[in-house]
Amino acid sequence: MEFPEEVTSIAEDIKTMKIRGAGRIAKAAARALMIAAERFQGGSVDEFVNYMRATGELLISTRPTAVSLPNAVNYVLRVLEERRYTSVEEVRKAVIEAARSFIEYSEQALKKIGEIGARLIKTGDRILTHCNSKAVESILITAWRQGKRFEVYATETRPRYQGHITSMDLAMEGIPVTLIPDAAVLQVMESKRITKVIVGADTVTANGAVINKIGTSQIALAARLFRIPFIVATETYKFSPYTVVGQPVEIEERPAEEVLPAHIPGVKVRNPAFDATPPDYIDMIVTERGIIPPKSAALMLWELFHRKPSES
Ligand code: RUB
Repeated sequence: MEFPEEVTSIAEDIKTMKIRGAGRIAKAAARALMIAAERFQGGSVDEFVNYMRATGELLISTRPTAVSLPNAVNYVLRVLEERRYTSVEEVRKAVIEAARSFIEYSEQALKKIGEIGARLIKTGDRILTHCNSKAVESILITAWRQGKRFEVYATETRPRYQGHITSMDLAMEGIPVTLIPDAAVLQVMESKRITKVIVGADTVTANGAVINKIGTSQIALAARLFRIPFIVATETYKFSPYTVVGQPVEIEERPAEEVLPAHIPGVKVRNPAFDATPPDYIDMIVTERGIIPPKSAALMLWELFHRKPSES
């Protein structure tokens, strides 16, 4: 099937990580579906439905770990099942409206997470974060704008150095930020007396485990060692309905060249991009619907995804 160039280029940008971070990936997918719907030229409602489903599959196939991607696609394309459409115009409008509403929800959710999470931040805090999360940034920037004064330690996040983005974003707000090698986490936690760890999420499972950038689980272990609160910030569309029925989360394996640019004969490379932090190491999850303990993830999923038989 042929897709509009803007759509294939968004898919390519997600795959190559020009567009990255679970929230932005989800928003970009919704935008791509909106563009696909707008550009569709063809006859029947059935053709439109098949084409939109194929576009959804193309987008979902770009990266495997962040559930925000299939959740966004399913949210938008759910309208295809909702009622019988009599014209392409009618169903096109429904898809565009759903995509718009997802993007709007996502932006509001980030704002809300900022407001809710900022209540946890105190003047004098020394906060450690990993990778680059817009949800975490929203909390830190909101708290800073409220006049709270704290400092942040950002890990480099090898091999793709997303910590550079975090450091730049925070520095631009005037927040004191120190970039540290990933391997320095334990040393910095102890010597700088870190008071909180805050990270984002790609997926939250039904049992409350958090899948996030590789290295997150080591940081959680270190935080436990020093009794430092470990906080996750995430929109609720990163909760995975698939895990309710025990489907495992696929951990993306990225190219060896990201770790070792020039091959060394006899040396194998592994480059898993994410890991799972068990719920026992997580103190709380800040969402746009409020703060929950990780053990309430299943309850949150039930609230988000259950539909009464009369509604389905
Ligand atoms: C990004 C990453 C981020 C989460 C949350 O990984 O692990 O912590 O996606 O980010 P990658 P956000 O760079 O490989 O996409 O809060 O912005 O959704």
